[in-house]
Amino acid sequence: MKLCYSPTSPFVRKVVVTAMEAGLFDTIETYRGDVSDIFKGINPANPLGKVPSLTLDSGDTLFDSVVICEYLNELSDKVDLFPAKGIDRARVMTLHALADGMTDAAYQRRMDSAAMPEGEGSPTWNARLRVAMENGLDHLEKTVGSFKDDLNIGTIAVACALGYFDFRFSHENWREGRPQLAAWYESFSSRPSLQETVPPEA
Ligand SMILES: N[C@@H](CCC(=O)N[C@@H](CS)C(=O)NCC(=O)O)C(=O)O
Repeated sequence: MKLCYSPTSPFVRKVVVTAMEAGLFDTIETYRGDVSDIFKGINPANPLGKVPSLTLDSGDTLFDSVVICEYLNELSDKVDLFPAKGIDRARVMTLHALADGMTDAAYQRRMDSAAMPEGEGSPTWNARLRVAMENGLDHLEKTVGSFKDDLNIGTIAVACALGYFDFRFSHENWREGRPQLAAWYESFSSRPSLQETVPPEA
């Protein structure tokens, strides 16, 4: 299996954490996306131009990140990160959707402010995306008690979102006023899979 990655992508991090928790990381070859042309995107194996993608020995290429994570989970005899059905699955997938949405808002803000040519960013849309991040954080602060002891794709995605906030938006100090979430993150992020995947410039 071949994973196209970027070392700073929070979506790639979620896949790598999943692969490590699943005991499968050693079976995956990695190669970096190509950042030379913004119009092509960074991953020719994915028509959307995004990382991550996972190319299987069969020739199939899987994306996006949650599809790859679910596939790895199915291959694993070590963990079960995706409840099979019913309200248990719906709860975990909703937590995942929240965390991925917050991560995407942060990533879009980062691109808007750091990767666009001077003067092309949109302060109004950037502020809208910040509201999504802040509301997501407030929701997690209120609900962290319901997932604090769980290891699943939802909690992995939340940890990767918070790690990305620390990496790119540490000046916005997401921990302020959110002691429960901060305490959960402190404990959850001590897992070796998260320790070994901290973004390089953090
Ligand atoms: N929903 C996608 C999001 C992936 C994504 O946004 N990847 C970013 C890096 S964090 C990317 O490849 N951006 C390059 C581009 O869009 O050109 C997933 O979960 O895989």
